[in-house]
Amino acid sequence: SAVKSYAAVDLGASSGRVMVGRVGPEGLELTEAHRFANRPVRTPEGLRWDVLSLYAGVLDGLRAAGRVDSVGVDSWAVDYGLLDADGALLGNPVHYRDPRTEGVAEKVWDTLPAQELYAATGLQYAPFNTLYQLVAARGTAQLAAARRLLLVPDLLTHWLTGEQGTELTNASTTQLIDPRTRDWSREVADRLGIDLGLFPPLRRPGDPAGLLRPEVLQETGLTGPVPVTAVGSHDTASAVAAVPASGERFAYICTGTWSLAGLELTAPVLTEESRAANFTNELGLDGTVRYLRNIMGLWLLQECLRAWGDPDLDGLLAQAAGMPALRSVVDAGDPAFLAPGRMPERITAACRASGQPVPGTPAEVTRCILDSLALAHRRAVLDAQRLAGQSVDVVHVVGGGTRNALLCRLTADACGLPVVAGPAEAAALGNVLVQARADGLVGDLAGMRGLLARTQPLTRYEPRGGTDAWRAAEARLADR
Ligand code: LFR
Repeated sequence: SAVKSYAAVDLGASSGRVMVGRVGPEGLELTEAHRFANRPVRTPEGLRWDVLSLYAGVLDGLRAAGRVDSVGVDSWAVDYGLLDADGALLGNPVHYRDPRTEGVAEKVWDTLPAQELYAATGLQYAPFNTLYQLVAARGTAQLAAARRLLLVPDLLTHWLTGEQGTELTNASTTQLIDPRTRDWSREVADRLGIDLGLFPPLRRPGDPAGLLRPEVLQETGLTGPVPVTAVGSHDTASAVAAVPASGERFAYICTGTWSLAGLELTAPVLTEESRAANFTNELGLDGTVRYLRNIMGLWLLQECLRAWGDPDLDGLLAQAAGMPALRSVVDAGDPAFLAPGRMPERITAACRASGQPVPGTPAEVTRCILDSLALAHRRAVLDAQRLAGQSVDVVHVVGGGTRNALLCRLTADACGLPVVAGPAEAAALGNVLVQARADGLVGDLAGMRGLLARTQPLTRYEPRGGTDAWRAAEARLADR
């Protein structure tokens, strides 16, 4: 038959999964082969990714997946592994929430002003951009010994195939890419003394990335040859590719550990206004730009749940749903919430500092978080339209947060627009569809989205009431 199977390796900040997508001319079906925890480890040197355990999870997943026609790998952005002259990994990749980048951006801006950096790269300020991580690592023995830098999905792809490349959508999060030329910004790298020679050549979603090594075939029980295809290796790029939109008048919110909210554009917005609003221009499929803002996302809730000893989430959400809206809100874009630990205390402290009622019970804190996220979604969707001069009439919510009905409902209310929620496994689906496309099974981005809209269960939330209360809450935060 014409049905083919693709394995999507999708690594998130708290879990990894290997999903199998079966794609035919009219069908698309996704099943989970294997899911595993991604537990960062605090070592004496700082917060590190346990990349060996992730690789072991990938191999377990491929074994469980069975016969597949190709494999694609995507993960969170910005982080990387360094290889020495023998090709050996130099230490565990540093976690983007590690504090080593504190205060680094400010020093970089002394050499290369923030305005110039934005005009050249279009990237938001985030302390963890690869550029700042590399400046933070300057002078270390590890960086001195490094001959190669591989972004996390490129590192895993290298271990699977033996080949090296730098996938473009993820490269665009390094802050070393010019979004107009879609190539390295040599000027930025030179001025900051960053050696672009560390990066292997760029490759684009759909490009071949090698074949599974014989040892990998043996260990997973797969029969070769099994090609690996470059996908949108930044998870958010894969997720945006899987937004089941028709037409162009849509905003999207990719929800999970982060909320990434914005628009798909055909050209970057590099204005000073856009920089001040901290919008980023990351690269998407087929020449598109992911014009979006990073919002702390369900990380706020995940960290609270951890602090509370992991109580039953459904019970907590049911209680939160019955509470009055917008009693107190925090700024869910505030980098103050980036580091792990003591999240309930940090949230209540922010409410107190802004003179709002202080949430007490876990259900009250949960409600405060969800109201705050919905409010941040509203601001991002409105700001993106204004800054890009492009308006929308629907908001697509994709990713794990679509399972949180309260969050979707509040987002519709806050935006004053219908929300279409789903698919939850958007990143894996975008990953699968890029592989299917490289195989000639699906057409362009619009074709991929049409297939998703026809095959994936979606839930629609109509906005209730006006947006006055949200506007007022917004003013409350702005006054701080
Ligand atoms: C989401 C994501 C975001 C990126 C953040 C850190 O998983 O990839 O897009 O800003 O993680 O890498």
